[in-house]
Amino acid sequence: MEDALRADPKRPGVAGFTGAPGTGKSTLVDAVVTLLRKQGSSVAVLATDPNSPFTGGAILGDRIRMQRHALDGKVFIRSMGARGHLGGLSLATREAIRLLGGFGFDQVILETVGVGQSELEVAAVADTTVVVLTPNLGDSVQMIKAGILEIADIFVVNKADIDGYARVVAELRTMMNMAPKTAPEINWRPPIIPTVATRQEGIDKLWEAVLQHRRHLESSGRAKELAERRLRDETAEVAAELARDRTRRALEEDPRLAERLLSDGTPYRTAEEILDRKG
Ligand SMILES: Nc1nc2c(ncn2[C@@H]2O[C@H](COP(=O)(O)OP(=O)(O)O)[C@@H](O)[C@H]2O)c(=O)[nH]1
Ligand SMILES: [Mg+2]
Repeated sequence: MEDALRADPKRPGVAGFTGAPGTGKSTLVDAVVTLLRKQGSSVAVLATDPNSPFTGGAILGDRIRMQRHALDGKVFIRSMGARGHLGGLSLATREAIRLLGGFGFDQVILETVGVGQSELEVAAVADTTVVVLTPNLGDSVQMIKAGILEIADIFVVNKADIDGYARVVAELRTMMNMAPKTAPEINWRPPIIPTVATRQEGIDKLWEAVLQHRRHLESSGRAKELAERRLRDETAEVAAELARDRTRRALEEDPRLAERLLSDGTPYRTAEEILDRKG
């Protein structure tokens, strides 16, 4: 594989939406797309599901969204899975973001579909991570357990039209106060934004918070730091993939090496030997 596109200085803004299934992420993202289109921005949505195959097509309710925006050339919506894609979801997502930047998209929105690893992968790739909760106590407790508090740049309490909104906000504040202080250089306290995604309410405030966070990243120097870290991470991931490929191939093509490995049981030594060979 080659670098088809160099790291683009005009990388699109990347916001990741994560949260338990049913909290309204897809509805929210759709509302944000509507807002951005009104403002004249182009936007790409990547719904990422680590448990589904890498299809590049649409899955589940995303078909509905795709239909709604089907005739709009400035909206791109795809679902991506990780199964069958070497390097997993984050590598595929990073590459997709670079391509979308190359095609001139202003904004990229990532939405997690599955639960588990995907939250952390989205947080590693996005500039701003939006964690979506609802006034349903079960959701919030589950999210906090998953350590999501640490990755949130913005909290959205969606479904503010149903009972329990005030309680979940109070609970969130308590947890934020109890949590270990963030590193002083980060100096950002995640705002809590109420929304009713189904009625397009609170969406402008939510997007304003995303932009505010982005400005904060720029002015504090964190944006540059994150960009560097992303390139390092991605390079390490690509290197791991290349090494894995090379190792598998070497073991297939060199039966003596494979035999020795089986009799000695020395994976470290064998791997080092393979990687030390002149490529
Ligand atoms: N009452 C209410 N329902 C909502 C709101 N936002 C989304 N929903 C509903 O919640 C359900 C799950 O929404 P969806 O966007 O698919 O959630 P996701 O699994 O997080 O992507 C759908 O039936 C939505 O219509 C909201 O603000 N208020
Ligand atoms: Mg969804």
